[in-house]
Amino acid sequence: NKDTNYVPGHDVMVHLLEWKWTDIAEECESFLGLKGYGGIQVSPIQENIIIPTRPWWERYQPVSYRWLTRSGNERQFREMVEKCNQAGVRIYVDIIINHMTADHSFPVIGTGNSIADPPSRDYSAVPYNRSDFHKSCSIVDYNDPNQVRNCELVGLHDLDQSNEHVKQTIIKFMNDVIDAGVAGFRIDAAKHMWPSDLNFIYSRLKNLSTNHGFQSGKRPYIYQEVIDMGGEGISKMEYNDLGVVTEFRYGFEISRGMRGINSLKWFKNFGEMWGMVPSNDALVFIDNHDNQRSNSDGGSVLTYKEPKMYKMAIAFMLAHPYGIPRIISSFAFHNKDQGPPSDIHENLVSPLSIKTGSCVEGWICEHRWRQISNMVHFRKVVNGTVVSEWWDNGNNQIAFSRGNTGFIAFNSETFDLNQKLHTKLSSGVYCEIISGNKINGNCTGKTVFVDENGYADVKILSDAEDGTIAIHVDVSR
Ligand code: LM2
Ligand code: CA
Repeated sequence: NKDTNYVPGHDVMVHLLEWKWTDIAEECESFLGLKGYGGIQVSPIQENIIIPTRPWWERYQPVSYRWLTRSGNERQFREMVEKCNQAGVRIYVDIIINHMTADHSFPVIGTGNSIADPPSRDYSAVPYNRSDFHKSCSIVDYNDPNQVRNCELVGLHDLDQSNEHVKQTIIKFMNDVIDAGVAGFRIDAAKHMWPSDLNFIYSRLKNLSTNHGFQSGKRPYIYQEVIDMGGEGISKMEYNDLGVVTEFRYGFEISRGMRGINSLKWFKNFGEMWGMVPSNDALVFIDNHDNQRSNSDGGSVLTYKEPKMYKMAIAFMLAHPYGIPRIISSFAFHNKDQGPPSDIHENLVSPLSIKTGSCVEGWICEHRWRQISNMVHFRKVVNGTVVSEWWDNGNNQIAFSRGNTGFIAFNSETFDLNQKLHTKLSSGVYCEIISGNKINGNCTGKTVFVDENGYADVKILSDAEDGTIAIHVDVSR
């Protein structure tokens, strides 16, 4: 199934990395629903190992399938799903079914107090025992599909999804989550599982819950984490028949473009032509929780740490029709293992200050940045239209329309953009949405004039705070 199950008039997924269920429920009601967001990827809900230093990645080492993590308990999870659905925002759960924990030098205790003995593969809170796992071997050769799927990823004990008990246990876990009212799943480490086993599991999943407002016969939206940049023994094309796949090339290409490594003019035919999967099969993003932490070289992806280029990259993603977009809402970090903001008792702290209504304590909240949330609105307004009126200066200034509903321009040159450019919008004065809002008929930011022939006065200074301007029919003054 490749239908996101978004509520009509809602679009764009946000990954609220390590947020608590109670905070997410509140965010659905006070912000995400009103801004027209489509869905939320929540951090894993299943009980995970407690690593003494509390890195973010402890949540990718499950101890059981009890719904009990630092994000909250089962009751809080159910209430969150209920409230978010009411607000028109769907929930997608990140599930870890490829593996359990690795071995550790300390006793393994879960966030729900379950005890496990990894060396003997004893996860009694599931329960799993040695017969449910592949024999121990490590993944070193990514050209060998057998090794990638049957050996251990960074020492994580590898479940055998062809085993009947394993299959049935995973199916039961997923179906219980579906009954709680979620709309789908992110399948962690999908590349490390056999497509045929995944196909079996997906085929046994229930329809979405009609008790939670889904029409009857709706299937869970499944997007699979398959990192395929080309040149490995396993291809994303082995998975996109079963569900959607994460298109990792997307964010790298756009980041390269905004960094000036590749000229923006080439993005005229961005999409499948660039070796990416068909649009509907592609879950796209600029950065995710993994690659925002791996700052290797100039080829790495943009993140909140480089805000001007990052906001341009996100604006391009949300303005362009290719793929199903996801943005990440991060917490600040200085080293890549650092966990989310927490207090002295190791409890997660809330992102939003009651006093100021904005994000505090190291939570970045990209999804609340005006330049990003206003582009969510843009995407909703231009939904169903195609790219037209493409313009470029032969290098790093580009612009395009979406039908007769929206127009956007980018300048990543070291000189100003100052042009009359053709749009398909009707003549008038528009409030520019990157620099401000339309409030009571007035623009709080820039204004853009469109003349009777559809030409807009487009001006983006090279040293402006933002390198993008965007207008759409909802903000004509
Ligand atoms: C994923 N997608 O397919 C997640 O997006 C990614 O974040 C997960 O790795 C990975 N698969 C497994 O679920 C993260 C993190 C790793 C971390 C693992 C397990 O990126 O660094 O590995 O979670 O917690 C850590 C240590 C590693 C160690 C391992 C086992 O970094 O050095 O290996 O735990 O103790 C000996
Ligand atoms: Ca595996």
